[in-house]
Amino acid sequence: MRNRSLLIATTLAVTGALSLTACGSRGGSSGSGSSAAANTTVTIGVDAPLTGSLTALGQGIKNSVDLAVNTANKTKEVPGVTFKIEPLDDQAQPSSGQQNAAKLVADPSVVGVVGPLNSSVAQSMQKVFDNANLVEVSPANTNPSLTQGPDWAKGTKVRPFKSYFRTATTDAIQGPFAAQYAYSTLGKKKVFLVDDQLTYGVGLVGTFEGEFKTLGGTVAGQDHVTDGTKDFSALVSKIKASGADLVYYGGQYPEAGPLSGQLKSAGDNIPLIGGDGIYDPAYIAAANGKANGDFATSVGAPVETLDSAKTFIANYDAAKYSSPYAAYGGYSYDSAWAIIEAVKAVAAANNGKLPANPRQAIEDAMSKVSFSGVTGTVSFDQYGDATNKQLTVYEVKNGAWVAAKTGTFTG
Ligand code: ABU
Repeated sequence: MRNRSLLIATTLAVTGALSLTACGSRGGSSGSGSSAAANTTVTIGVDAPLTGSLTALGQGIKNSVDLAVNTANKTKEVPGVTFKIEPLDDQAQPSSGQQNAAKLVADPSVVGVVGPLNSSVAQSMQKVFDNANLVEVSPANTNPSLTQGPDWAKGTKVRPFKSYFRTATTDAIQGPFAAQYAYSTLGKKKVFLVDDQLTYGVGLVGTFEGEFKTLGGTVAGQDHVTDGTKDFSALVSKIKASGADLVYYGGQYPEAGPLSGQLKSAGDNIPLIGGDGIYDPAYIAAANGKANGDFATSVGAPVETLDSAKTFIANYDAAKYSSPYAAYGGYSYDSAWAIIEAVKAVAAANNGKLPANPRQAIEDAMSKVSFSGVTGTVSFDQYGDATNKQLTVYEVKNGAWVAAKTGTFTG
């Protein structure tokens, strides 16, 4: 019943958006009619967990999109077009994400959306956006099925939604990249696998396991945790008894941090490795002083090492946002900029003026977008996936994440 209500709400929202556009009442116009110089204000939506346990990542996404929009306005990136953002909080919940998607679709000034953080949330939003031809660019979703369909691992790749794009690479390579590092660089041979039963965590553990076994590693045990769990004593006992020399964790830092801390406090001093979902200082804090020697992979190269990111970092610092840009800041800026580039292309192809309802044209333009962004060259392949496939392994040393290796999975 809940899903049916949402579907009806979405249908009404789409109809409403098209009607408003047809009436020419797109918000924010301050110009004097049809000349190319007339100013139109358009909105880039942001969906992320702005409250709750993943706030550190969500706020970094929101702030980085804000910075991109402010920069585009300052430099008059698209003449005659002013950008603003509409940030919405999904609290990492698929139902909230779906409601946010319906809200953004219903606002005819929204020309694109950056987000969400969580792959499980994206699954609930994709169809809502796709029905309205409204582009969504995630800086953080890494589950492969979002772009390549449910049978991607069997070699049957089918793009489910042509409105969905992402600047982060996928777990099809993130898991194997971690497995190669664990097996070949760290010399780990017996892994205990743990996931949080969510789309991202389950998928990531699966891709790690496949490559780890191919290399010759074995699985000493496997278990699952529930989002929000604080006491891992039963799981810690299982891991200790398994004789594993490594824990691979698929999920996010609010659970991974305490698991690592409790494991080491129980005397099992083996490293925990996770994906981008644990790459945040909040992981180290949650491990209660026990995270040294743990590892995380994350998407891209460390932005602090990139010449292409110097201006972003300087401007982010100068803007004095109340939270850091975090793991996805560079990709969030680039996601927003991809939408801005698509808007620019659509306006340029229409005598310098955005058409009345530009969403379909923006969706079409997205697949041709290519520019030098914060994280390197930003463009998308035939699935809407980032062409940048870089990944980095980070290790916790002296209570801080330190880059250990940047590269990609080559098979
Ligand atoms: N990529 C890690 C966190 C977000 C997700 O669920 O994909």
